Amino acid sequence: MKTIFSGVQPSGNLHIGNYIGALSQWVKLQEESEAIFCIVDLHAITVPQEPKALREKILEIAALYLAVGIDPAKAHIFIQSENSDHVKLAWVLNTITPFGQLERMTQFKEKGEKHGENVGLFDYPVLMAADILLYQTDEVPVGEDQKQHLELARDLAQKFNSRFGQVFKLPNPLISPSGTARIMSLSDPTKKMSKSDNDPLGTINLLDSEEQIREKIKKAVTDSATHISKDHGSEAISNLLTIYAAFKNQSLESSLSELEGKSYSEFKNLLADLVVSKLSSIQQKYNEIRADENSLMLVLNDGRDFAIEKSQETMKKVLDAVGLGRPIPNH
Ligand code: ATP
Ligand code: LTN
Repeated sequence: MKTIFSGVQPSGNLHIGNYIGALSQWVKLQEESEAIFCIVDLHAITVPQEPKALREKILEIAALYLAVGIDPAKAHIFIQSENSDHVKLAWVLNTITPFGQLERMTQFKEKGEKHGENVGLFDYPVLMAADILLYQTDEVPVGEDQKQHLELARDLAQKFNSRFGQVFKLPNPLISPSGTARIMSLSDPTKKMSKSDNDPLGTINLLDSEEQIREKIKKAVTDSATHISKDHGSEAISNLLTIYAAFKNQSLESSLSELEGKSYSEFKNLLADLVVSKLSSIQQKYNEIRADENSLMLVLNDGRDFAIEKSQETMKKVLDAVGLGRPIPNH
């Protein structure tokens, strides 16, 4: 069975871009793989976070994983900072990471400009490589924005293996189907929909109220045409159509055939109904999960125990290969 690993930062509100580009793929993948899903809180602090809000967000994300359909009987869910192997391996990988490769990371440049630089932000991709390599991961389901980070994880695995002997499996990115891998902001379709967007109208959050969802869709940027046509040229309309198709669980082509000829306002109403209906069922499950915090803690305990046990196997090999610490008895 393949191992898949992925994570989301508890750095803001989960939105429909995260859902379409990442979480909905995870739900499918848990059926056929050993699935490990992490809440990457150590990554989140690479930009300033308010401590109380961060703690709350960690539980919110864990509950949302379950609410969208991650099943703890099939997948493992844990909090990154509860397994210290991530930090240990990141340190070792730091020592084989070329400075220049981190300087070229677009996320570092973007986030550095926005929030101010720090060494953690610079080192973010190495910690991410450690997350992935610790679990001998085969595939990493992520949106397109993470491709560059995945390349680094592969490069570091290869470099480590050739210098110290075979320890790591080379992970492959699993980018969601084209279009869905990059949902754009509703208010500026040239920008990716993002948790850290300052414009609240650009992003539909999974926990938004019906009123908020309808307002955001109503105000979403379109183009100078008035009706849906097959040659939907603008980025704005194809983004809305992609969201429609994803929530309807059908191809873009089928959605286009269904919607051709409808006015933009008719289309927006249909889209709003669809998004409201899907998100209200996720929200209902979310509220049930939050009302039973003990069960959520048990899921996170199991996930942590599993993660520690599994990562220890890799970590032993790493320490041995590099020559750190004392010889491990019976090893
Ligand atoms: P931030 O703004 O804090 O960077 P984000 O919205 O980009 O947050 P992440 O936590 O970085 O969200 O991403 C979680 C997962 O969702 C990743 O796999 C990422 O590739 C995917 N993802 C994020 N934004 C989008 C988007 N607009 N479209 C499709 N997938 C996305
Ligand atoms: N960098 C990712 C979050 C992340 C991740 C990971 C994703 C951290 N570690 C390991 C996949 C595998 C992001 O910002 N979306």
